[in-house]
Amino acid sequence: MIAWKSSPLPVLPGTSPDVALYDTALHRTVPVRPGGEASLYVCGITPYDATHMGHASTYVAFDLLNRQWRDSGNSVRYVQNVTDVDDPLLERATARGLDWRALAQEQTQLFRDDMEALNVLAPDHYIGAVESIEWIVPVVEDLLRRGLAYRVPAAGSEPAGDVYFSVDAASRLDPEDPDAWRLGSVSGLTADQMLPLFAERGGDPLRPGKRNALDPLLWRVERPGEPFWDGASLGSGRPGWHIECSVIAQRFLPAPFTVQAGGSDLVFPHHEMSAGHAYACTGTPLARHYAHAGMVGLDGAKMSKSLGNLVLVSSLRTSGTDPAAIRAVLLSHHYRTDWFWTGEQLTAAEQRLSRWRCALPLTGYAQAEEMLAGVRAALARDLDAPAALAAVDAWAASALETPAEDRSDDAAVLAGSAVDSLLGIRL
Ligand code: 5CA
Ligand code: ZN
Repeated sequence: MIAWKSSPLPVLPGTSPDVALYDTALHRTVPVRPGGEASLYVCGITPYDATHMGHASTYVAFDLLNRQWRDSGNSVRYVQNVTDVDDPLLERATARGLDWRALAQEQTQLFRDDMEALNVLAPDHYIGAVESIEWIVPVVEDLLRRGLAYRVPAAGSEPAGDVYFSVDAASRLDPEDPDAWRLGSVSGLTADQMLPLFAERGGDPLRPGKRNALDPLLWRVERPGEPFWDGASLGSGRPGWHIECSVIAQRFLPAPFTVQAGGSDLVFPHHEMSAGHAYACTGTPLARHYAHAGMVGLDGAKMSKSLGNLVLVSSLRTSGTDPAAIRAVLLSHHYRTDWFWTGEQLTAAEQRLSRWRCALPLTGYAQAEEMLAGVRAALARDLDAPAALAAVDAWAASALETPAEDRSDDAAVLAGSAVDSLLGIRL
């Protein structure tokens, strides 16, 4: 698939220090050392409804990581998927009387436009679930051959042949390997904690014939009225969700790649199982680090397409809101915290941006350099965007209060470039 267009990154003098990032699997903040070549996979949208502030917040969070890595001298290889066939998309298309492909295309395009407006750097590879099916089939066949997956017999209205991943067989693969995947390696959850989340987030713990209630679906054989593809020895059908991201990441990124990211709703089962699939396929961990963004809510509940309590990026854009102000709201929360969207935050962000814009022609070079160093230091500490915004606020307050005698175009360009390159906000 084509992604969207990235604006060029202004060049800055000097470099950022290496970033320290909170690693979900390790339960602590660790130095991330990409060694010059960083690689990132951020789980993409399921395109059945428009981009809401929760999605935007997650993509802007990891856009900061992308920018930080580049500023600290790394090249970055960035991959994102689009879950362009899945149950919720098919259900929504049926409810709206639309072809599921048309719905997916329409919403994916809206997402691209939103990401471009929010100045999120585009992935190098933007890959749909549908286009990855031909790569997934041989992987599932191989897992079956090696006893790491199994077919479930017919039960009730369910036909025979759905293929499930055996979490127990995969957890026993190499007891000697300290990097081996075991159920819980990524999420740190116990089976009792996993069960309700599994049921809530697309799993089917009660499906008869499964060896472990937590085994996730790898291949769903054809059902009447559902789209299907040639699955060679698997029979026609469509892939499960976790294998999609696992195979796409393995195909386009090194193994292990640097950071697997997404919202915290993906820690379990999605990232747990994607990591399990990859380890079962290759004996190598999928990623070195796992990073997760907090959930954005509205009126007391998580913002979600299924609940319908949404603030859409596209609606705000249509009503004339400056996308940079939306981005400034998102950055005013640390990426790991859960928070609620309110209109007042947007007003505050608009005022903040206008102060910054007024300060630009009044800054001296040394003040701009100090602000750049403050933003860099804040981002290197687990992408502390609120502290980075505070550094820009302090710079603006000082320039507005005492305009520099040596103010110059060079100083204004440096300050503007720092905010643009590191925070993705154009002044
Ligand atoms: N297609 C899958 C990932 S492979 C998916 O979760 N799609 S999604 O459209 O539901 O979510 C897209 C991204 O936004 C995911 O990274 C998800 O974790 C994140 N996300 C969803 N809702 C929120 C929210 N309320 N707050 C923050 N991030 C969210
Ligand atoms: Zn994913």
